[in-house]
Amino acid sequence: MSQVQRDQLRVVAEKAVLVAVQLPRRYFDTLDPLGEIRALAETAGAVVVGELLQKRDKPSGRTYLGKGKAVELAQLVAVTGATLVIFDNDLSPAQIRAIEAGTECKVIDRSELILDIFANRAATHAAKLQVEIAQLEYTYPRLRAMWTHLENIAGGAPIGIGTRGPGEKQLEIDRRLVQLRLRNLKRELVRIQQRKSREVQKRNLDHYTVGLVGYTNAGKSTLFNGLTTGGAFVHQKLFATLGTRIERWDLGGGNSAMLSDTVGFIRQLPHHLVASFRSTLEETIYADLIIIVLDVADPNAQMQLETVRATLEEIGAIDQQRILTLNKIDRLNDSKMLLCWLNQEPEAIPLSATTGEGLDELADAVREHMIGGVREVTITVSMADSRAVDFIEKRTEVLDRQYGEGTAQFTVRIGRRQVDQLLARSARIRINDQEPLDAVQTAWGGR
Ligand SMILES: Nc1nc2c(ncn2[C@@H]2O[C@H](COP(=O)(O)OP(=O)(O)OP(=O)(O)O)[C@@H](O)[C@H]2O)c(=O)[nH]1
Ligand SMILES: [Mg+2]
Repeated sequence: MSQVQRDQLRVVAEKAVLVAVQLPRRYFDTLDPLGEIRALAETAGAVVVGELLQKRDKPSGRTYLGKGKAVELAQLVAVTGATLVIFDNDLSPAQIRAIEAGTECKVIDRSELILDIFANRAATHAAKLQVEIAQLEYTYPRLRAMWTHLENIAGGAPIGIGTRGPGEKQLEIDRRLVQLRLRNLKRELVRIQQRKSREVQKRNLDHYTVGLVGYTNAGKSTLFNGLTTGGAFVHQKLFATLGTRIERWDLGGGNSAMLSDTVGFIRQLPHHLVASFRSTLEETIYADLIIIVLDVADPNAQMQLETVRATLEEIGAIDQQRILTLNKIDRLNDSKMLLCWLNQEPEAIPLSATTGEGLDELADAVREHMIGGVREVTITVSMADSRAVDFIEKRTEVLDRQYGEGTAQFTVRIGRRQVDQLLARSARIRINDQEPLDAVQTAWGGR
């Protein structure tokens, strides 16, 4: 029997056979059920040499596939000379073991594939730490199965991993090394996260922050580059972006926001990965406003939107205002599609990040959210209060100025949020000849 090694789960340049089992309540693209796993496999660098699909009511316990299909898979692996089988479904260690034994080929599941992509893409120290933690946590319970498995098939013979003697003792040593490494990585990550949290909090105090989110490949980085001075990496592959990038976005009318671009979401994102990417997503969780970027030219747009909304819930980004953008409208050849989307999501803003269509509308909508409802009020300030005077002159629309004894009274058009910003600079102003908070209550209602 050929040797199967699960010590090395890198996917680059492997000849891969893709397998998906369609279960009744699981999402599948009806036109191209293997489309997403194929894109993921290619992103990871694999060369797809065969594909296999099965519809089942439930997975068959031992090999996930039915018996007949398992045989078919083994034949497909032999005929194509594949070196790797990639399952779109998540498999238990025992199932991986059974399928590897049947096919004599290395098998990885969807989560392991995604982890491999993340491992290759991670560029920052924090991202690398997060990926390694997720890999150790996901792979670690599988390692044990792998060793037992190898011991079984190799009969303890000195081949491959067997040469290191995967006996109980070795197993115990490895287990302890993994635990130790995990503890150290986590400690380091906590340190990075604390520093990051302080940065995020400070930025939120100083600026209005906007987070771009969306399914992987939706066009977030392209939009980010179109709205700011750019610099984000754009690629047609999945998970081009893994860290978070922040730039100033000039919204016009003297207003600007800090815009962040971050990692894309995907359905069934491995649980450990979501947990360890929390700090990367922190920019989004605490943004004042979230822009969801949806690729409406993708046939799976509906599922992608649902995934994004569910992931936002999962990471706790629930309180902020949101804007939905319908991206890539330049790729729609049927205008009915767009009408259909607008019917379903009347508030959404159609745009094309590549042609720039719709970007001004988006900036207007963000500005509207940012400054809150605009009202005409009078503001009285001491002339000595240069911070307040400066803010009013530069950031609001001044309609009239009256000067008294050491005071100035401005008639301005100002947004609700701008009032907060003004109050943060100076507590000694009066609005409409009232205490500011009372005036806000009267003019805007609410708090
Ligand atoms: N035709 C068209 N293509 C677009 C548009 N926006 C983005 N793209 C393309 O879509 C692909 C993905 O774009 P990215 O900006 O990297 O997508 P992303 O959402 O940042 O992806 P990840 O970082 O991988 O999550 C690239 O090939 C872009 O050129 C658009 O409005 N129209
Ligand atoms: Mg990106």
